[in-house]
Amino acid sequence: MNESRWDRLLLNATLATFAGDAPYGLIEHGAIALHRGRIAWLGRMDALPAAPDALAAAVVSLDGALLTPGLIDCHTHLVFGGDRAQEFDLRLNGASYTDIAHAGGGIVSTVQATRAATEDQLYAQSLPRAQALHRDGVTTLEIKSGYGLSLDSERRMLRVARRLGRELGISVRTSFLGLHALPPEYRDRRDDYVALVCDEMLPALAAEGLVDAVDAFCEGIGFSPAETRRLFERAQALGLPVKLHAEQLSDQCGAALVAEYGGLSADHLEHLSESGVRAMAAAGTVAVLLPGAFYALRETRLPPIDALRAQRVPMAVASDCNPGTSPLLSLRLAAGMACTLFRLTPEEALRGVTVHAARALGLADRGTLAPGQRADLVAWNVRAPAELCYWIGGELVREVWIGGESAPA
Ligand code: DI6
Ligand code: FE
Repeated sequence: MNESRWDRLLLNATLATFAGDAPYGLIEHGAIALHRGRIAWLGRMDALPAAPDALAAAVVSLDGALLTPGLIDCHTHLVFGGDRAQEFDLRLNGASYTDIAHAGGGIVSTVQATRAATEDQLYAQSLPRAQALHRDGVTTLEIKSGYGLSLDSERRMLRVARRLGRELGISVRTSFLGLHALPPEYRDRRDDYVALVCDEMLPALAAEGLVDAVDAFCEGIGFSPAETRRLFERAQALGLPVKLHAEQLSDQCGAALVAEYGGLSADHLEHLSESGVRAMAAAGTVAVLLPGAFYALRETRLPPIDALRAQRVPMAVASDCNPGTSPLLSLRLAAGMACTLFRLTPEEALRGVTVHAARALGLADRGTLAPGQRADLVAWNVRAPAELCYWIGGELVREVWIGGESAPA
């Protein structure tokens, strides 16, 4: 084979590149060349430099299908034991959150189920959730710890996250979320737990290569800005980027805090203030919107979308897949919810699950269709990009490529 030829050339596609400022970065009647796992060329077919067969070892026609970057889910808690379906049932039969918490429900029940599971059991329970997201077009996945809340259990969660990436052939980025909830055995010793997380857990797990970023739940029912700051100081000393569950239920000034540390993202943001928006804009911190939790909790207060737009804060959208507040197994549905519930345009929502999601993970090598980007692509059985937000449910994926190779969904 002539070495100068590309590995693969895809023809007759509508390319939603999300590069540049044109809506969706759309290229009609497009072609895209993949070579050694990267995008080598893209443009209109009538701009190809030679006949397709002379250019590539393999030439495939996509019959006019839409082609996008692989979707990036930048906020999930998908590794966990058990589930909370019974709580869902209790709530809809009139039980309050307090009743459920007093009955041992809530995050604590997931912590118990996660601690009780072996690594293989945790993997087996989490695999279907990762497969569901992948089948719906996700090629890069962020997975948090935070249901172990002890060194061994947090390690087990992060090892399972890495294993899911290896077994599914998708990119997995891990976030350490030791400050997610106070474990029962530290109920009256929260300073000791914060010290355990900052001074023992994080350094040990980082040294084992299990941590790509550090997150915390900064909330009245979670951890304080001071406790969060202590964690961020340790993360900074270890050279790890930070992100934060911020302003979900109240204004703790968490967004300003993570922006102060040059953080990758502030996530949830229903209670984000104007000053928080300005701090994020100045720091380049991405706003990660989580409409699944807003929907499941029947929230009424919207994140300040207009202020984020006005300050040109990049908005990402993620599933927040977790057993309690967002048991959501479709990033595409999260994008649709971001339109219907948060009033994002389809173009904003789709940038939110591609280029802005990549930025929320600190990844510059993916999220757009452009020469040099990873060849992570999805061909969809739709014609127009807005359809990806418009159709509720359904299986719209025609084919997925990861690193330039066609991947079994
Ligand atoms: N915010 C949330 O909505 C989830 N965690 C967090 O920090 C809740 C997780 C759970 O209920 O299991
Ligand atoms: Fe979350």
